[in-house]
Amino acid sequence: MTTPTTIPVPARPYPYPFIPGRTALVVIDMQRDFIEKGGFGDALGNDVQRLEAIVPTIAKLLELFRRKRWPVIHTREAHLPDLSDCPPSKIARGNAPLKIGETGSMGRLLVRGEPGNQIIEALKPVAGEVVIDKPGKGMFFGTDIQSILDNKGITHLLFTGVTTEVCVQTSMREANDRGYECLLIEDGTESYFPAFKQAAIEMMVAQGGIVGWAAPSVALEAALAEAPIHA
Ligand code: TIU
Repeated sequence: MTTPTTIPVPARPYPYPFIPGRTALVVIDMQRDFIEKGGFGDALGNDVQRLEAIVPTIAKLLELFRRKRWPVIHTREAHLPDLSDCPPSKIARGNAPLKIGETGSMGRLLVRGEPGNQIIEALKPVAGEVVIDKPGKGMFFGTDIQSILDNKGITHLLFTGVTTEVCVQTSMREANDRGYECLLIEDGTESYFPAFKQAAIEMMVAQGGIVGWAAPSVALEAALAEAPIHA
């Protein structure tokens, strides 16, 4: 067996070992439900517009991975229309004017197939990319992602998407516990709460990278641009 090429990406707390072809770009929940007015994030009382800032960064990374034909995984937080995969506690939580399954200006909140549940136009998946509907905050709970990653030989995951301290952090922690080497792209993730974004990043890279690594997208691009990549 040949040793795979490993490209060191400057990152915190130390360089991240990027392996071409074994590394997937993960885009967590870049859905209208979280990013546009009238969706689930808006119903929870959040300023949804602040999430738009990361769209160009994710678009740029998607373009890079598509050009290289490296794997891309999109997730959506989405429930079945009968809500049979949604715990009553999740529906009941909070005092939002609209709850999961109720109808807003983009259809039923967090329900599969509804207009608001789709990934935003600018980051729309293309043929061949994996799209996972997940009932929880993490991408492994209640999904087939583990076998999909195993079948594709993916061992390394680059995380982007929203929100940093909710679905991104939960997914990265789930992946870390399952043995994946995880890098969070700092300008490719956003929160409704800037302080929570920063705190989430710090707690993941602390203690020698207890959950994984973090780096800005330029560090990844520069490292890949200099490296001889044949994948
Ligand atoms: N995708 C995701 O992060 N789901 C959330 O509910 N996030 C919030 O920050 N509310």
